[in-house]
Amino acid sequence: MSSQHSQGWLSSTDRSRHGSKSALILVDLQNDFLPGGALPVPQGSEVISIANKLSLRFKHVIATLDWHPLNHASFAANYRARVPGEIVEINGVSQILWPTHCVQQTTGAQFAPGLDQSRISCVFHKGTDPEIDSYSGFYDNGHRRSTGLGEFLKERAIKELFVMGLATDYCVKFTVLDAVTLGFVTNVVRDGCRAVNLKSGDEQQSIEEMRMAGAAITDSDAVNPTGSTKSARQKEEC
Ligand code: VGL
Ligand code: ZN
Repeated sequence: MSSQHSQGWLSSTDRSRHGSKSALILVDLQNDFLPGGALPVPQGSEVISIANKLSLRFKHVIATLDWHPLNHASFAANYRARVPGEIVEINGVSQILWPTHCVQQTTGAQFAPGLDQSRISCVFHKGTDPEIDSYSGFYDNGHRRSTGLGEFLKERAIKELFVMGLATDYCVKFTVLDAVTLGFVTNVVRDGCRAVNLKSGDEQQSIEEMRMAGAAITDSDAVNPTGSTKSARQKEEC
């Protein structure tokens, strides 16, 4: 039995205990990415109601938070004579410089006020290392350190992910690409995402990249997670 477990087999009790095998991943639904924030994503607040609607359909709702120290290497303000949008290289990794945003413990880093947090069972912080950025919810941009999200999902035998949030062309895209690489059946909830669009067309290009990598592009109305029965909708703590 224990050898079966190590090969990924699950007993029926494991199955009923874990319930649904899919999870909703809410990417960076934080004040600084909404209009009025430090790094506003156009129309970013429109996705909050979609997050609230979808959260009711999943047993496993997981959120990521961009969570930077003030001395973070992605902030233009931490360089002499650099402005947001410029590209630098830090320890061999290319980095776009951003306005100071999502600083740990600040209002800008908090969840959007309209977001129903009651359904979120676990929060994964990223971008905490001052030396390297982390667009993906799974790994930093150098793929050096895991946030723990992949391990969390695999421990619960979650096989399918529905990803939405901000921003399509950065944190959603890299989260989705890592999810596919890690072997998750990965769906992008397109109407639940908005893009920064530093260059016009970035949004469409990101969608194509995710599709080419093997992610399915879907809309919130079509999201019906496997095992989303009434009992499966009980919230699970982290
Ligand atoms: C993000 C730029 C910098 C994002 C985070 O959440 O997409 N973008 N930090
Ligand atoms: Zn950031």
